[in-house]
Amino acid sequence: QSGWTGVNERTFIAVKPDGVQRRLLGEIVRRFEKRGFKLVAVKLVKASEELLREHYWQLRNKPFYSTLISYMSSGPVVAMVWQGLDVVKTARKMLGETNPADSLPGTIRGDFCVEVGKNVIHGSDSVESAQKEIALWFRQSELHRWESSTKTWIY
Ligand code: RTP
Repeated sequence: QSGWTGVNERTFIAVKPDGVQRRLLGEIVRRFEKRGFKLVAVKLVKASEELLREHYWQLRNKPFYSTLISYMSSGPVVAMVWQGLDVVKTARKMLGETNPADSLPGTIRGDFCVEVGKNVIHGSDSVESAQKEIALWFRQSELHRWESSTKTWIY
């Protein structure tokens, strides 16, 4: 879809079941907000196996695939869409490396986890993946367009 570049670039972020259970949602949302990104969709979902199989289709032949699917369906995840300049790449930097052991302190995985099989958060790895993942996890009507109001709300 055109129009999804520049400041309108979007990425799909999911706080995985371990992140939700460990009450890391607020901290993660805070980091994205403070970095300057805009939340355009969010929901708490118990992902179906069908959805997860589609989401991780490219990993279907990996030895950890079935462990990954059961981990991801072990509890609700928080699915989000964040928008902003270069958000796909910047979000991946904020997340850290896939393996938390390789993630620098200051990144989400580098600050909050140690195991690749419990790495707290997912982020799209390219603009193309982001478009596919957003379409997979959200209906069009769940994606919101909003601007910071120029009116004064707070007196
Ligand atoms: P994600 O999709 O979750 O953001 O992760 P990623 O791109 O950094 O990593 P990817 O290679 O796509 O792997 C997806 C998820 O599978 C789990 N994993 N387990 N060796 C293992 O046991 C192993 N390797 C990967 C992780 O949860 C990883 O995030």
